[in-house]
Amino acid sequence: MTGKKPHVVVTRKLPDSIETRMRELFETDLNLEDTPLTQEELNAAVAKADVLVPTVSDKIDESVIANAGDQLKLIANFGNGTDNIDIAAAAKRGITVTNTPQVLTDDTADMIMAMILAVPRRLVEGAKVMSNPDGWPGWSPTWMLGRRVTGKRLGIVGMGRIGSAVARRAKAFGLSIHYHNRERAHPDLEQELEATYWDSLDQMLARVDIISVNSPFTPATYHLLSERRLKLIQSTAYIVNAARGEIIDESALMDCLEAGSISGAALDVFENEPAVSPRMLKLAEEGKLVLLPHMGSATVEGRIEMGEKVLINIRTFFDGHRPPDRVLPGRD
Ligand code: 8YV
Repeated sequence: MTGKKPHVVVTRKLPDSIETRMRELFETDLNLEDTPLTQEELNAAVAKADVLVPTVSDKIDESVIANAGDQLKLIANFGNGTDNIDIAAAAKRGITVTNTPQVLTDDTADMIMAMILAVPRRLVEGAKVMSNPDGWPGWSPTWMLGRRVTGKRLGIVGMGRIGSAVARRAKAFGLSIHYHNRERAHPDLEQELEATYWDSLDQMLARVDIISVNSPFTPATYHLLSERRLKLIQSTAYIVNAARGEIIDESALMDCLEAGSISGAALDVFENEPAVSPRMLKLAEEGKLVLLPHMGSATVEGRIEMGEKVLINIRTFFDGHRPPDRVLPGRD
C-alpha cells in the first residue's frame, strides 16, 4: 500500500482489536456508540469514504449507491449475506463488494442445531417455568412433553456451507438428512451425510418433520416458503429459520402456527428486523414459537474473525490484488 491511507467508514461498533487494527492501517471513522446509521447518514458516508464497512443493519440500496462519490471503491461488508447491498448497482459504478464467508459457518450451524432441538423439546417454555419461583409444581410423567428428535427427517432448504454444517450436526443427533438445492450436492457430500436430494421443494416439504431454511436471500428466494408451500407442510412438523426473514412469508407462517397446521417454529431472523409483530409475541407466549434476536453467528471468536476478513479484504484490494471474498452480481 503506497501513498495516502484509504478512508474507511465503519457503520457499527466492531470488536476492539479490529477497530484498533483498522485505525493503524487506515484513516478510519468508527461508530463507537453503535447507533445504526439513518439512510441520510449512509448517504453522507458513501459521499466521503473510499471504503464503506456496513453490516446487515445497513440498507445499501440503489439510491445510496447513487450518492457515492467517485472515490468509493470498495464496500467491505461485515457479514456473510450481502442482501443488504445492491451488488448490481455497485458493480455498475465500478465498486467492488466483499463479504465474510466461512468464519461464521460453525457458529451459525450450532445455533440452528440448538433451535432444531429447542422447538420440539420445549426448551424455552421449560426455562420460562423455572424463571418464576412458584412456576414448577414438580415432576409429572405427563407434563411438558415434547416430541422426539432422533429418527425424524430433517429437510434442509439450501445445502451450501451452513446447510451442510447443519446436516453434519443433525446426522449425529440421529436425524435423516433430506435437502433441496438449486444444484444437487457433490456425491461425496451426499454419501457422507447419507442425504436424500429432492428436486421438488414441494415434495420435500410435504414429507419432512423439521425444516431448516439455509439459503441466501436473493430475488429468487423471496417468500420461497410461500403461503401455498407452507400449506404442504405436515401438521406435526417444525420450521427453523436463521437465514433471512424474507425467505418465509412470515404472515402466512403465523397463520399456520395459529391454525395448528404447523406445530412450531424457531426464528432468528425476521422480515422487518428489528420489528417483531404482536402475533409473534403471542405465539411465543403460547410456546409455539421461539424468537431469537438475529444471533446465529454471535460469538466473540466469530466476530473477531469476521473483522479480520474485512481487514484482509480492504488491505488486499488496496495492495492492487483481487480481495479473497469478492462478491459478484447475479447470484440469483
Ligand atoms: C451477521 C448474518 O451477524 O453474516 C450474516 O449474513 O446473517 C449474521 O450472522 C450479520 O450479517 C452481520 O452483518
